[in-house]
Amino acid sequence: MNRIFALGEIGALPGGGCNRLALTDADRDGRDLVVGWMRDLNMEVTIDVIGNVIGTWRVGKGAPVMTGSHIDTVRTGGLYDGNYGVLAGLEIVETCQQHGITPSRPLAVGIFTDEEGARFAPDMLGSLVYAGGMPVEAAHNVIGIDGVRLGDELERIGYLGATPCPGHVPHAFVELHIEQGPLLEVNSVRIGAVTGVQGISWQEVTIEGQSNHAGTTPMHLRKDPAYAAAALTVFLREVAKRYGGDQVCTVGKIDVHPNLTNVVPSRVILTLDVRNTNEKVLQKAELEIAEFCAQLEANENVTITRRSLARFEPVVFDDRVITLVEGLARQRGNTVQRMPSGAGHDAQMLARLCPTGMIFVPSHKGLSHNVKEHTDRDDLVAGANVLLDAMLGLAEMEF
Ligand code: HGY
Ligand code: MN
Ligand code: MN
Repeated sequence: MNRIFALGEIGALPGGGCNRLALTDADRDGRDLVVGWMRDLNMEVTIDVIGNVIGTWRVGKGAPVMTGSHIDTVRTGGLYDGNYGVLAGLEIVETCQQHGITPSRPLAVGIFTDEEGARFAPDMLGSLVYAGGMPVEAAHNVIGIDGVRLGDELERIGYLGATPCPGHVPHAFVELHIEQGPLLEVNSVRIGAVTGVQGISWQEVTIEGQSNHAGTTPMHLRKDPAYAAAALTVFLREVAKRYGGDQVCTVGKIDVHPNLTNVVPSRVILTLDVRNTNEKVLQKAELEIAEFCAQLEANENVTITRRSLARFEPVVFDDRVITLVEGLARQRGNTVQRMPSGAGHDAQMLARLCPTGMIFVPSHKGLSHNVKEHTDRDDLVAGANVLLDAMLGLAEMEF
C-alpha cells in the first residue's frame, strides 16, 4: 500500500489521481522509483529495446513465472490501473524472501512500456513488441499525439535498453489488475478469474472540409467537418445501442482546426474506440462505420480518411490458469466469478507466448481512467494473496 501511494505521488494531479503519460518525465520518474525497489529486493533488472523493464528474482531453475503490468497512466489516471499489478509482484517477491520461501522457478515482474497507448498508439505497445507482435523499428517510429517520435522519447528518458525483443518466453504469466468495470462490485464478488480480453479496434478519422466565415456562408454551401464529426459520433452511439450485448463505441479525442468560434472548421480529427468480445460482430461494426463515412463524404461534400491505430482480436486465456486462479481464490475464502475483460491488458500479448491468465479485484462504482478510481484495501490484499498462490502454483505446474 505504501508503494502504491508513493508511486501515486509521481505525476500526482491536484485533487487526486495521476498523470504519467508514457515516456514523459513523470513516467521516467515512476520507472526509476520502481526499478529502485526491484534492486532493493536483489532482483536482476533488464531493460529491453522498447523500454520494458523486467525484474527477475533468480531462484530455482528454468523459465520464470512472470507477472507484471504497466505504470504509465492516462492523463486522468487513478492510483491502481496497472500500478497495482506491478507493485503486487514486488510484494510477492518480498514476502517470499521474508518468509524464507524459495520457489522452484525464478519469479519475474514486468513493467511494460506504453500499455495505455494514449500518447503513442497502439495500446499494449510494449508487451506487443515483447511478444513479437510488432517490429521494434516500427514501434520506435510511432509518432505520438504531440508529434514526438517514440524512439526519441525512449532515448531521452534513458530507457532505450539493449535487451532484444521478442523477450524470453516465461513458463507462465499471470497479471493482477483492477476490473475497471462495475461487475464484481454489483455482484458482490471479490475476485474475477478473467477468461480473456475483448477485441479492440482504434481508428483515427480525419475529416477535411473547407474553412469559411460562420456568418456569411449559407448552410447549403458549407463543407463542415465539425458537423460530419458530430454525425459520426452519434452514429457510433447508435451502432452500440443497436448491437447491444458487449458492443462499446467511444469517441474520446476530437481536434478541431482552427478551433475558433466564427470559423467553419477546415479539418477535424477524431478517434474511434470500438470493442466487442465477438470478432465477427466487431468486423460488422467496422464495416458499418466505413459505409457511414462514405455516405457522409457524399452528403457533406467533405473528404474522410481513416487510419488504424490499434486492432487486436479477442483473446482467450489458458483454461488451466483460469481454473487455478478460480480454485486458489476460493481456497482463501473469496467469492470468485469468471469474466471477460473489457479493457486491454499486457496479459493479452503474453498469451501469445505462454499459458496466461488474469486476476481482477473490484473497482468502486466501476470507475477507471478517472482520478476517482478506487479499490478497497481488503480487496487489494485479497487479490495480491491470490497472485502469490497463483505464481507459486504455476511454478509447480508442467505445461
Ligand atoms: O485501452 C485499454 O483498454 C487499456 O486501458 N489500455
Ligand atoms: Mn491497465
Ligand atoms: Mn488503463
